Amino acid sequence: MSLGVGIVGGGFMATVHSRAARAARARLVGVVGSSPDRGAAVAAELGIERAYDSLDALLADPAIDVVHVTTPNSLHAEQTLAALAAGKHVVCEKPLATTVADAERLVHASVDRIATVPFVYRFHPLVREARARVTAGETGRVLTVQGSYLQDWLLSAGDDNWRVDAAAGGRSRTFADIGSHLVDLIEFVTGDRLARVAASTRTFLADRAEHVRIETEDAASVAFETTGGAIGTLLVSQLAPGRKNRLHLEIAGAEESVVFDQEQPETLWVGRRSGSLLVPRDAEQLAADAARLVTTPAGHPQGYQDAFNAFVADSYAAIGGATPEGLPRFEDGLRAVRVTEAVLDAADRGEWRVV
Ligand code: SOE
Repeated sequence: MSLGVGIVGGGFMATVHSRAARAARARLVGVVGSSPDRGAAVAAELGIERAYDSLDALLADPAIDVVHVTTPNSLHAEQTLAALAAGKHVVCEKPLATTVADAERLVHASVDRIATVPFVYRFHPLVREARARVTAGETGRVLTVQGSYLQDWLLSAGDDNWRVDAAAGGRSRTFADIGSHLVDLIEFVTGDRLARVAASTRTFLADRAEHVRIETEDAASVAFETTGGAIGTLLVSQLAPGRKNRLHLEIAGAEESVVFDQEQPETLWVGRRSGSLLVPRDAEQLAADAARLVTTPAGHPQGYQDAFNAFVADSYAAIGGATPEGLPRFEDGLRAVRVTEAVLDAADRGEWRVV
């Protein structure tokens, strides 16, 4: 029997989650929006069976097995705790919570449920290939890591979104929103952990359309050291003209470098002193864990929504009792919140912070 899905929220991410749930053959039972009218409009637009007037009404429906929380960050903790208390499994958007204490609460409350966080870049086949190369020793010991995640959708003072407002999005904006993906990928691919960070943050546009005195960061740069002895840098910005959603990760091992670029996700650059090559997203050329995520033959590009679909499919498989490799769970969400807090504290105090 297919899983019953309830979606909380009605923005861009609700659309992405609903597509992934449908691709996984779940039943889209209901949605709750920011108002009853908005909920009804979202249900009609996304082909969801019904809208509820409140979260309580959605949670009271026994047809719903799993709740997807896609609301502004400051609502995640309360809504997710309510869903868990109602006995539901939960997929909660990142950042899992706006404080470490809340994220810890969610981890504790979810012990006997499947509770996952969409660090979906883990589900690009070539990210898995990079990870398999590190794990198999092909890269050699990881020496340096260089990551950047650049966007331009908040470039102008007229660009507005709840994320710029700390009351809705939390103390961190850009790092929590997209830097968290980078941190997750670095730790996922290398198997190493960030040990300490030093950082600078900037709010270049302090006044935006609906909001005054923006305090959340437009950009952050981070230097880090890992427990395994590697060093690295990160740059994240939502004010990078021409960059739409460019997550770029370069890992240099003692033998081999690997580069994944989410805007060019059909190839993995593999560099050796003797020469470099582009590994194509071709199941026959990839490690088994990467090949299992290939959904279209090479030459038929596979992208963001596919990665999202694979993440949701694996979350649902876990609800069914499977143990899929690399499923990002609430513990991983908590980890990202911890690193985000350390980055902001490091920037505020001008000192290294242990993660
Ligand atoms: C907006 O910055 C956003 O939609 C993020 O919230 C997602 O996590 C990222 O995958 C794409 O960009």
